[in-house]
Amino acid sequence: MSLSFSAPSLAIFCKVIDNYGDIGICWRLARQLCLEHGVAVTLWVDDLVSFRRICPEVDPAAAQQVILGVTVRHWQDQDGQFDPRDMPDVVIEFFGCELPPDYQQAMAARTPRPVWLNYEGLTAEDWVEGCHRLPSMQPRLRLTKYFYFPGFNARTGGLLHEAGLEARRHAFQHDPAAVTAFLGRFGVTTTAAAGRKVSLFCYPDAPVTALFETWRRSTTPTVCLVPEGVAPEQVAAFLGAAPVAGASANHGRLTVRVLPFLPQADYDLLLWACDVNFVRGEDSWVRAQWAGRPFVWHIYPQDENLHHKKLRAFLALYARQAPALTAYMLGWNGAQTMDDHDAAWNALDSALPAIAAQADAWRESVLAQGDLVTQLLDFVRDLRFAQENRV
Ligand code: TRH
Repeated sequence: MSLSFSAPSLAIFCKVIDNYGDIGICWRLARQLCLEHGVAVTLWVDDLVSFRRICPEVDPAAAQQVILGVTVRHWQDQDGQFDPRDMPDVVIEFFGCELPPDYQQAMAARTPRPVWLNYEGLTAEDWVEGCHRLPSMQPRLRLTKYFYFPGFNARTGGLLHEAGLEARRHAFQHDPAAVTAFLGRFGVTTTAAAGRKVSLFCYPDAPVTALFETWRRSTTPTVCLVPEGVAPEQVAAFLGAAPVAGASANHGRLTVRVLPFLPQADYDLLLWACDVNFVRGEDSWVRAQWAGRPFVWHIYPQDENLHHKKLRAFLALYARQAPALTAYMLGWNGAQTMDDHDAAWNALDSALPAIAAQADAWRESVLAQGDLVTQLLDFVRDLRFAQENRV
């Protein structure tokens, strides 16, 4: 369904706090709104260098550029003069980043006023159900901002999932030549890839060295593919060399190979090509769920171990039938001791076929409510209707 009100236009404001998740999610959201719903999207982003790592088409020196139909503007500071006539129908601020004060004034001066959403982080915790769609009055501006929470059930805003994703994934995973060609781009030959293929994306404090040691001694050969910049110290120690793209080493049953940091679309192919994926943060975690392969999630760390609560909330939903997965993920995240890494991994290894078998059911249950963008536009439409009819 597309927006029914006239001249739909929408701005997303993205402040890159850390890493690639902020821009990774905003870029996905922008593209889907534009390509599937015909929305005229302007993406304001403060860090074009980080953006370029996931999207090589980005020119980090350009104040304004159009990529795949999305207008990308470099958000340089909080200054700037804005005209109410240039304000879009909808404004999304990502993770509560503060919009430039004059932009807020211009929104307040526009008729009708833009719908203003604050797009929040993904968590499986129950409390989001009470906060999703909640209004937050901005009395000074006489504007209302609404919270939009992604989530796993119909009382939340859903997850980003573009049209055709499932068909593309299915076609790729059932086409051995396509998988071989993709891996071949990185020097992973069919022979080298014999054995289990695993992708590794995690924060630096993950017990990567223990994992490598387990795989080195395992009876199953493993090829571990690591995008450049991930766990650099542990990877360098295994390689005995700088962990630059193309570097690789084999010890025992384990081969570790460093890949270039991939464009976002290729990262999906990597997840689809591997038998097991180690992912982190938010966006790669969601993409791993769509990949239909078992995954281990390294959650973004928060003060006072708040992230352990979030991790447990997800595991209670996702891994109820897989105690070995729960135990391994708690250990991987330091939420529980994992003194015997071999035993924890071997238990998970035995459970992998059963975990893989429930991937489709999980995806279907989450998507039963519809994808995030469709739901977000429905919410915008409801708010516009209420605004126009003063409900
Ligand atoms: O980079 P991250 O650690 O981002 C994090 C999280 O989003 C976290 O919730 C947020 O609060 C914090 O940033 C500030 O992990 P994440 O979310 O998986 O985002 C990584 C993005 O990078 C994702 O869009 C996939 C993409 N990516 C590539 O495009 N190529 C690659 O080679 C890799 C490894 C990732």
